[in-house]
Amino acid sequence: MAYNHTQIEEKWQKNWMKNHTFKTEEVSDKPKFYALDMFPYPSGQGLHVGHPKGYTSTDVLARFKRATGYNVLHPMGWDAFGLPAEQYALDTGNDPAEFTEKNIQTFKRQLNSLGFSFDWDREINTTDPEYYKWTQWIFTKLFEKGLAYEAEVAVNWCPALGTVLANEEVIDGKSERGSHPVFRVPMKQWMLKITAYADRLIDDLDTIDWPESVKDMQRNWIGRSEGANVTFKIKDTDKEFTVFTTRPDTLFGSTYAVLAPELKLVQEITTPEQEAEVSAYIKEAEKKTDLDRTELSKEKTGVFTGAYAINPANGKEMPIWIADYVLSTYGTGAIMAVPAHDERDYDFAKAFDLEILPVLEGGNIEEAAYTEDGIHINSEFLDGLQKEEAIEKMITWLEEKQVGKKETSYRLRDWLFSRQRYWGEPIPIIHWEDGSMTAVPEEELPLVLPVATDIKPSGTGESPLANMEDWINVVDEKTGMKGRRETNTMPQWAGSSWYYLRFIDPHNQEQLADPEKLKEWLPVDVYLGGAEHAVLHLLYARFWHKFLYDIGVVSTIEPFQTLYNQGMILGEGNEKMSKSKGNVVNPDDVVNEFGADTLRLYEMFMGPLDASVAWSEKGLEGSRKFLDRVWRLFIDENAVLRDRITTHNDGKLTKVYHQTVKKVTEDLEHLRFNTAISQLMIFVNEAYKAEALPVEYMNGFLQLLAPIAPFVSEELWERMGHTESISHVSWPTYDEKELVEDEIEVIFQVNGKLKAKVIVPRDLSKEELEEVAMNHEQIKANIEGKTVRKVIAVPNKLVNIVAN
Ligand code: ANZ
Repeated sequence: MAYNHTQIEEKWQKNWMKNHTFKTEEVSDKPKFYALDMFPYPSGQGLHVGHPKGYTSTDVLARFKRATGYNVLHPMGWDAFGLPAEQYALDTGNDPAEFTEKNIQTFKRQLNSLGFSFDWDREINTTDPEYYKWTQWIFTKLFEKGLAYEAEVAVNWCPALGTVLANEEVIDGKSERGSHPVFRVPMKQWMLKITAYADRLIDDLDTIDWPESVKDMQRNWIGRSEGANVTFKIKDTDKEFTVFTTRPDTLFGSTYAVLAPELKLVQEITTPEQEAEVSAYIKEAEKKTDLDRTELSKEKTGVFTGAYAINPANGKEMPIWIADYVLSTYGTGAIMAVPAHDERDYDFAKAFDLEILPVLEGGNIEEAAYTEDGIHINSEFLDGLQKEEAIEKMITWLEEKQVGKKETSYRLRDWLFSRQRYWGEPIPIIHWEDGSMTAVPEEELPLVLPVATDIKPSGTGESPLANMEDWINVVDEKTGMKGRRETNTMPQWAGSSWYYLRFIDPHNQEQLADPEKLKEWLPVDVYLGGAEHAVLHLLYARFWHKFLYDIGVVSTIEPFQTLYNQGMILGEGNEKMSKSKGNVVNPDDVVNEFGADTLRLYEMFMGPLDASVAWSEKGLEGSRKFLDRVWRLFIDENAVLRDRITTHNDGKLTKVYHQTVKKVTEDLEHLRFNTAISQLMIFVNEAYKAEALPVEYMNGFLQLLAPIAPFVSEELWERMGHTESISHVSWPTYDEKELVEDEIEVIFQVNGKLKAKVIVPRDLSKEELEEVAMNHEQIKANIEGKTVRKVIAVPNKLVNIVAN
């Protein structure tokens, strides 16, 4: 008999909603636990079966934590600004706000159908003026502190999307969304000085419990390199240039210098004979992306400028070249080439027949650059030293001679923060006619996004807001001065950079959140989401959090203490689910046919949380079968509680019950859902074999199952005679004493050779064990006719009989 999932699930959804069953306690003396999901972008497609994998995991954890005595904050909201809604609106002539609202309703219905225990009283929406008031407020604080500034920068301009994009949003020269081509053009843009936090963003990674892979991605993205800047004079001029190097110890081996083609200095120093060749090369270089230019295997190209630099270490002349393997965007845009010990310099020197001078012992420079450590040679005062010592000594020398200094370079660039789009938070800045600029004062926030009928990007790089004269023009009431509002909007990353703070105090009218509440709830204890956010959202949110720490808003240095990445759910054939492949599974269909409990159980049973696993209809059916089996364990053919469920405990299920409580408790704590479920299955198998089902164990079992399959557990719990929600009873406990195995396998040997493996009662004495061995058929046969010389018995392990 199968249970009626639709009826049961609807019943409990209504009941939980009506009773605010999962409301976070405002005042509580319980310890806190903040379990957070990466909130969704409410797309037009509705929920995907990939969403519930992460959301169920956090939900199981939240339910488990509530039952184990925590006051749990488990909220949900909507990351609803951004390109897709706007693109959809453009394509269909709809208002993005209406479209977004409709999508949110669908998402919410779907999330509720899956039984997630969110505290909906804390729902937030990044497009709600009550919310983005504070996104704008944070921006004005960044502006006041000089961390938000306007700059003319080479931006990633995407004509197809009609906007510029952040470096993080460009992948292999294409937009992250839609894969449209992206070009580098200069434009005036808002930047956020994330580089001011580079060191802290790296160093504080050591204080959080995140997957090493994510930490490494952040470290690499920030790309901190320690080294030195060295200044080179240009022969016969008063000009000079500075290079960044991680290997100042190799200065004696630097035989030529290379400038990035775009450096202004190139034009100033190029000799008339070289001019034509140099300008042709510069034109070519402009067309390439940084990625193409730094490809190691790529053939080296470059042009001699005709000018020479002087090596400050030995006074030698070094020809100055331009080459596209040197980037204008890293270090100083110029390098000292050390072909003997750097691969790219080596290839370049070989290609253009430049001098290769070894300054480290080892390797064979006839064949390749020697990039290992070694004793310095040809380097005067560095001769005989190893790398680390030599670097230090050279830096001291450079600083003494005032031709260089210790320096750290970062790959991280400031965060390009403006978008020329409609559907985002307006940047709260006014440009006055006298050329000054002010932030919109706090009492005038939120600066509401005006309702627009035409949201087409202008194509000139200006936002659609630029067409809204009424909104743009402002007059200062006191001075009568005229001004224009900033027309750019914020990127989608803005609202998601601090939303976890607003969940803590979502209705606060005076402040972003009450400092006392922030203190109570931060940091987020467990944060769960996809690995694709490793360097975008997770880096931006850490940056804003540190800034808010600096201005006294939050009191922890990091926002998310423990991070988990859930694996993907792939199509049945093991490929990505996509509309074009027609292999997308809709959670609504699964809920209708099998029930939400089945979907939850199935997704938690698929494999470890971080593994990517293919969807399987068979697996789904198997999960449903298990729940039907659970149902039948409690409910008989007449739809009433089985009379095998009794207050009488014959002890037959005692051990497996205690084992199950222990295993499930430990596994849920560490998000090992699949193994917890296996143990629940073991219990059910044992229970089917038992004559008596003690009430105590059956109640406990339902509690263990409830975080994973909450609807059916709540229903059976009620049928067991309880009136209080299963979510509000404390977690079952186990007794270590009951766990001890009472039997154990030992081995019997004759003359050291294995003759039998036998199950015996645990902790038999030497004598008892010896007696069992001597009476064992196998042993008796083996020692027949022989004289027993010695018997060695080791309790719980073995008996060895020496006989001849
Ligand atoms: C001399 C040298 C000798 C270097 C040697 C390396 C090895 P990371 O570690 O990635 O920070 N470099 C500096 N600025 C550059 C630019 N704008 N474009 C391309 N290359 C640049 O790399 C630092 C090293 O990369 C620097 O140290 C410099 O080459 C090169 F045996 O200087 B080195």
